[in-house]
Amino acid sequence: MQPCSSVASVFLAPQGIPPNTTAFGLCRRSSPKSSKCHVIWASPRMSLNPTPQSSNSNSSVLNTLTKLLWGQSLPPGLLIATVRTAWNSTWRLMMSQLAPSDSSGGYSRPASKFRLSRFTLENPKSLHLYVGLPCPWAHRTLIVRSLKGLEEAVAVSVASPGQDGSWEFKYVRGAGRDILKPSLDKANGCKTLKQVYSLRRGGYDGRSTVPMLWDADQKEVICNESYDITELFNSGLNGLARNPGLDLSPPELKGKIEEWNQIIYPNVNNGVYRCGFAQSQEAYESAAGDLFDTLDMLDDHLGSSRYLCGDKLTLVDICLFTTLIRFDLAYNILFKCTKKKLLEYPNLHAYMRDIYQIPKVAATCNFDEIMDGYYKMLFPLNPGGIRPVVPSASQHEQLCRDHGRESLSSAVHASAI
Ligand SMILES: N[C@@H](CCC(=O)N[C@@H](CS)C(=O)NCC(=O)O)C(=O)O
Repeated sequence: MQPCSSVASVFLAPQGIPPNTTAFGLCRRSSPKSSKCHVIWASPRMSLNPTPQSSNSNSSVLNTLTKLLWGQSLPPGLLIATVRTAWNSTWRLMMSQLAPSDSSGGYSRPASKFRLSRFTLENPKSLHLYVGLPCPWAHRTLIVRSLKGLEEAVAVSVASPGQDGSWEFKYVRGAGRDILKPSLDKANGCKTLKQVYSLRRGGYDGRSTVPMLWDADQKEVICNESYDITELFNSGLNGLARNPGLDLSPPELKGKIEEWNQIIYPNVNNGVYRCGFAQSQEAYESAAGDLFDTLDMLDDHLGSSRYLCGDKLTLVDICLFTTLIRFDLAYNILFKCTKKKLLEYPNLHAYMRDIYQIPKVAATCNFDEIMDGYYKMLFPLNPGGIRPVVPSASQHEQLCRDHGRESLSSAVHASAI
């Protein structure tokens, strides 16, 4: 076989190939019996000598390997069938360990291991909060901490997603608007959250999740259940809070808050995860049905009520907000919550903007961290790690535009918080 003498032989583009497309016929020495030319069609914007990128290096290793073994590229059919089988089994293995499911393939979230009820808080001044900015559950605790004015009383360490999907601490230089950013571990100087959990007496080898509330005196995990932490911040630390008068769970609304939580937690907060981590078509469709039926109902309700329980912002609004703010950025795309974008729900979108604009809330929303967290950390759902382009309506400038919801509040409670 004669290899082509020139690297690029220019051909006329056949039908179906866009005009101005150049064909580079690259004949390579392939199997002894084959003298086929591989034709690459390139648009004028495609560089002949693209800068080598690390993400391409894996595929060039694979290409070299298959050529060494077979003398040529694998036939596409065989390549696809092989990779499909291997990838599918790997995906199932990863999902079964990372996102446990029931017998019908529906995601079942593991229960939090450390609940507040089992713990006696001896020195509230020794509390330290561990969070990660992509996480909606951790985000709840950050918002309540800010609204209650607990920033000085409860210091925070902000973990970031590591390559292996677990939380680690690294310093990220501040840039742009004044928002929370990843940090080092300020309480224990650990490199990973797993190391912090293992400092507790008796050690720990379970899931190292955020949020996690740590007692620095006793070197103990106090709680890793977000709702418990928000309740503690709301009413258990008023002696240390700069805004002790704010009650996000007042006695007269507790019943309503609980009712809303019973709807919002399974269908929306955890509902988006049930869509994204479903391992069967039926489980996915059931989760997506529950999610969008609930969003339709909420959009209706919020057309005549400023917040879920009326004129006052409560804990359940904060729980709903942290899912909504991630909806068009992550869940709509990555978790296949695709029936509608949040943008298509006028009342829910305005409600989200209303909460976003409450002083100190925007500073807890780091969109870059959210995007990186979901698209890079949840490897089984997005192996390429590519971050999609998202609508401007889910970005800071647009979230600051008028929400017009003050008129839904009755005069007595004109101020929500
Ligand atoms: N029930 C927990 C859920 C917390 C949770 O799932 N956190 C995730 C991040 S969004 C996590 O830290 N995952 C790490 C892991 O599972 O190893 C809560 O509400 O606090």
